[in-house]
Amino acid sequence: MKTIYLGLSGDIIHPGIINIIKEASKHGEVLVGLLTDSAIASHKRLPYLNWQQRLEVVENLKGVSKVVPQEEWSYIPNLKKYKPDAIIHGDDWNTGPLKKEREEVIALMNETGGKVIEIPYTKGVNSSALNEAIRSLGTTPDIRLKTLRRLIEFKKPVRIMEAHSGVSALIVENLEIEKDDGLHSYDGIWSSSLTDSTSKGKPDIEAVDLTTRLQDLTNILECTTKPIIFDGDTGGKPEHFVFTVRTLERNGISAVIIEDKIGLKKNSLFGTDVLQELASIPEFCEKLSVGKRAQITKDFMIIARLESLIAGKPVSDALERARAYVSAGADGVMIHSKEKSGDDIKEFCQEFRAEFNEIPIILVPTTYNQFTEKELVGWGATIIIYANHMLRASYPAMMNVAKLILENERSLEADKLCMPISQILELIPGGK
Ligand code: SPV
Ligand code: MG
Repeated sequence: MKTIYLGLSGDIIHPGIINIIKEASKHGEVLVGLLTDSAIASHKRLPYLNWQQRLEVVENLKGVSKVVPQEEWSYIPNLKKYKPDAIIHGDDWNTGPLKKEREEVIALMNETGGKVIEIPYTKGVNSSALNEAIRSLGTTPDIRLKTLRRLIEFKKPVRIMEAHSGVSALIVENLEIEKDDGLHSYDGIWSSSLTDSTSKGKPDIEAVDLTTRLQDLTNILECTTKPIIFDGDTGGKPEHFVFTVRTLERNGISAVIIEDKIGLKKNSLFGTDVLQELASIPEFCEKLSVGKRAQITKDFMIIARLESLIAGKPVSDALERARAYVSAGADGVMIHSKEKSGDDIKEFCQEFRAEFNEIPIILVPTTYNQFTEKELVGWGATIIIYANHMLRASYPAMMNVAKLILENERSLEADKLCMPISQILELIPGGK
């Protein structure tokens, strides 16, 4: 009996999949290479079901003889390992992003004397379209909350973008670009104290209370499905932090980041004239542990933000604090700096990674933005947050249009800087 290899994600089983299994089984025993969560996450959105759950479904499909993990997006490593007599694929890979993969597979199968079976792609139904449909139905707080931990496990880096309104969050939710190594998109949303307060015309001094922060966050929650990391400022008093944790969890927020500053909170990227005071280590550890004890789900994350470098202290101070905060229960550490060279952040990351292999490191490369995501991952970063770019982009755009209208005493000249009315009416589905 011949072996026919079929690579599958198997997250959503639709008639196209049943058809290709049927076709494959006409040629021999069907060996399914079931893509692992990290193989899928490297190229597109995390699957809804994890690998074990997908395995249970796929191995029970009629016509499937055996299921093995496919650890890479590429078929090549598994084709070399299992040496099937043939591989089967829909003819959708003749063009588009899978074309290169097809050429490599054909070359390898030619070398090994195997066959490549191509069948007409089942039109009208595919996982991307179904994914889209499911996404439009929304999510539940529970699923959204858990997604961050899954992303951390399977994807490096987890790429987070700031949003401060429904419309900015929709960009973060929906934007996808095609690159050589697959689809690139944002994995989640940063609810920033800076951009939230700025969008309300207020300074970033912890002046916007949690209830008000949550009002805007609700708009974001209502139109998105991606996980959200909440900027919790200092977390307030431990007694208050308990409520914050529970409220965030109830709303399906995945993580809160609190910083170890005390006194009137100022934005960390402010000039160097005022150096902020830091909390004592035991004091901040206490807040972290109180928060960890208060949480109800096991998946919610409390991340300790180290402000040592912002407060003019050396990397060794940040490391000492990081060790203590991890012992107190922090699920990750965020290290912040306004140093342009990135040397201090790199040193911290490397030293911390040497001691803690698994604890997530969160970076916010606003000032040291010359480094690519890959480079930051090389230092040990787990999550990268673009903390304020949507708001910083929108303000000059609005200012330019407002100026043009003032100058010309009409809006004709400003029109080229604005999206057409027809487009804005169609921007939000269901508006027509
Ligand atoms: C925020 O986005 O509000 C932050 C990150 O706290 S930073 O502004 O860089 O301090
Ligand atoms: Mg902030």
